[in-house]
Amino acid sequence: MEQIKEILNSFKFKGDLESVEPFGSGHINTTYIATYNEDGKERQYILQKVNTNIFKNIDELMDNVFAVTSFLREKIKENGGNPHRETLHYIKTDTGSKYYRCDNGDCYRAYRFVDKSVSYNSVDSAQVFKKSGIAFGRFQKYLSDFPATTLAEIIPNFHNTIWRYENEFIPAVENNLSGRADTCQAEIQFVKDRKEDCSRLVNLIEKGELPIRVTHNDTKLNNVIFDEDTDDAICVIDLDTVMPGLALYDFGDSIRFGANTCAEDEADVSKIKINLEYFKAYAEGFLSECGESFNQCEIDNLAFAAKIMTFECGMRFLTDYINGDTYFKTAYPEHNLVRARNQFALVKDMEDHMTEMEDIIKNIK
Ligand code: ADP
Ligand code: GN1
Ligand code: MG
Repeated sequence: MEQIKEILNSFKFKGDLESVEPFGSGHINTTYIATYNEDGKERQYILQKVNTNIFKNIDELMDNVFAVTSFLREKIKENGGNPHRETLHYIKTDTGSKYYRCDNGDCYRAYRFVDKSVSYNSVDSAQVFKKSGIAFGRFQKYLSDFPATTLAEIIPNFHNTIWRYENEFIPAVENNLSGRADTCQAEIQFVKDRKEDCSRLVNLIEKGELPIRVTHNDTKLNNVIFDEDTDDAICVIDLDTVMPGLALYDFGDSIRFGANTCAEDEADVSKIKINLEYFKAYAEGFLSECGESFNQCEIDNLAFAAKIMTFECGMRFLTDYINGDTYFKTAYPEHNLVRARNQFALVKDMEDHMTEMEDIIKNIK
């Protein structure tokens, strides 16, 4: 923590530092919350060590994040919202840089903590989940005229499921770096059995049937923050993967995380089901904000997108397990395998309920 305190001194925060603690539950970056006292008034900031093994070009990453947040700030003002609460405010270092680089190469960035805000790792009512759908739908609507060509593609092929299958999953199984492939043969087969699904959205892009939009690409529930008092979803966070993508990715990834009856790493797969009430609530919220601009192909693939995003995430967890846990943060050795099994149980349940999911979507529009 001494080193963290030194790093904090490089940002232009107001007041005296009172405390700094680890914060949040993201799988990628390392997050801290710092509390300052400015003339008796408490001010809080988030400090994040960026995972530069994953985000290799931090300059491009931070340029994206600053560009997106400045753009959103104007949109929020135009629409009568509160720009201080509804988008992130990154803070430059005392030398005017968008992040701080330590002598050992570690990179840190900071933003204002939104007062009286909370994030959730699971959904406990359809209403709250619907509100997160409104926030992500609005996020996409506001970015619909963002100049997409100015955005760096931070992680190419991020949601190109067939690319991940062929270039990450299959090589991981063949190389078996951790020697763990024997322990997950059933899961490997589960993925191989669904290879055809991996190309569906990519093919529709190539045919010109699905439009590329500026999307968030990592729309899990804990990437939106809620007002502590009203439980309204106020601000979309974790903007590292904002890139050109499909609206379907954002929809599908939210369902994957929030409409699972269990946490993403629940080990008892018999408990894992798709919660259709939550699925409907999220779809209503999301589409109420951005659905008007969707074409029929997007609407027709929403239910499938929920399944394929869940499948892709499970495949990524399994790939990481076989590679020896080099990507996602894990709390114990089997964590990635447990997550993969969990996601595959959800995929299976979605397959069993696909007609109902499709009917729910049809009845919304
Ligand atoms: P990661 O890439 O590791 O997921 P995030 O930017 O999502 O990084 O931050 C990690 C976690 O910290 C979030 O999932 C959320 O729980 C919490 N968090 C970050 N910023 C805020 C904030 N302003 N208010 C409340 N929680 C936050
Ligand atoms: C990671 O960063 P975080 O924890 O919000 C991952 C997502 C996965 C998710 C699974 C940059 O999200 O793609 O869907 O874990 N982010 C990145 O929980 O790979
Ligand atoms: Mg996150």
